[in-house]
Amino acid sequence: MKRDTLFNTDSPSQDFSFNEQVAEVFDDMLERSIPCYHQVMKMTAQLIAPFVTSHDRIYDLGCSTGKPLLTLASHFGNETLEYVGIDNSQAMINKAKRKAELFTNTSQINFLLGDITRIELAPCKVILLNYTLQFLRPLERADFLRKIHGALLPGGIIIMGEKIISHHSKINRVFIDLYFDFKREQGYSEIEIAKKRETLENILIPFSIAENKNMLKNAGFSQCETFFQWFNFISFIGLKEERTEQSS
Ligand code: GEK
Repeated sequence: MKRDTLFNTDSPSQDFSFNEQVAEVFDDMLERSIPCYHQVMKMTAQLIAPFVTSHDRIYDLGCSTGKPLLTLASHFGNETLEYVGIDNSQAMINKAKRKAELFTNTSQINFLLGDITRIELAPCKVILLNYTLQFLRPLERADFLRKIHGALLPGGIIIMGEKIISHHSKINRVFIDLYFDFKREQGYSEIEIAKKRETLENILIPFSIAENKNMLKNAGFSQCETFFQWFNFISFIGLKEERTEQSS
C-alpha cells in the first residue's frame, strides 16, 4: 500500500479532487484519516448479515477503491450476493477493478463509473453510503436520500457513515482538536493536516447528527439508529419498513 504524502509539499493548495494521485495512495489515506475504519467495516458486515439472503444486491455509492465491497465479499464468502460499486472518479474505479480481479467470485462484483445522484439504481437490499454524502452539495442531499429509499426493497437498509459537526461551538472545537490528534498519531505532520483541511474547505460539508437523522427520516427511513460514533465520525443504519400501515 503506497503511503499518503500528498500534502507534504510547499506548493499552494488547490481544491481537493479524487484524481489519479489521490487514488494511488487512497487506501493508506482512508486508514489514517477515518478513525476506526476497519472496525466500522467489520461492524457493517455483521449488521448487514440478518438483512440479506441469496441473490440480494448490495450497492456501495461513492465506493472509491472498493474496500468495503471487497471486505463484504470476503465476509460473506460463497453466499451468492451481487455487489455493485459506483464512483464518479475514473482513477478510483480503475483501482477498484484491479483489486476485484484478485477475487474468486469476480462475476458477482461490479464497479461502475457514474454520478450517484444521476445513475439509475436497480432494486436492492443494502446501500452503503460511507463518507460520501458529505461531498454532495447540501441542496442535493435530501432528494438523493429519497432516491436511495426508492431503490431499496422493503426490509432493505442504508448504512451511512459521515463526518459530523456539533452546533455547540466548544464541543465542535474539541471534536476537531481530537481528530487532529488522531491524524498526528497516524504520522501526519502539522503542515499535512493544515493543507488537507484547506483543500477540503467548501468541498466536504458536514451536517450534525440531528440534521442527518432528519434527512434520513424525511427520505422515508422511519427507523433510523446510530451504531457507531468516534467524536466527529458517525455511522447510521436506516430501515425501509417491510409494510407501511394503511390508513383506514
Ligand atoms: C469507503 N465509501 O471506502 N458520484 C459518485 N461518486 C462520488 C460523487 C458523485 N456525485 N461525489 C463524490 N464521490 C468509501 C470512501 S470517499 C470518502 C468514500 C473520502 C466519490 C469520490 O470520488 C470518492 O471516491 C468518494 O465519493 C468519497 O468507505 O475520501 O473521505
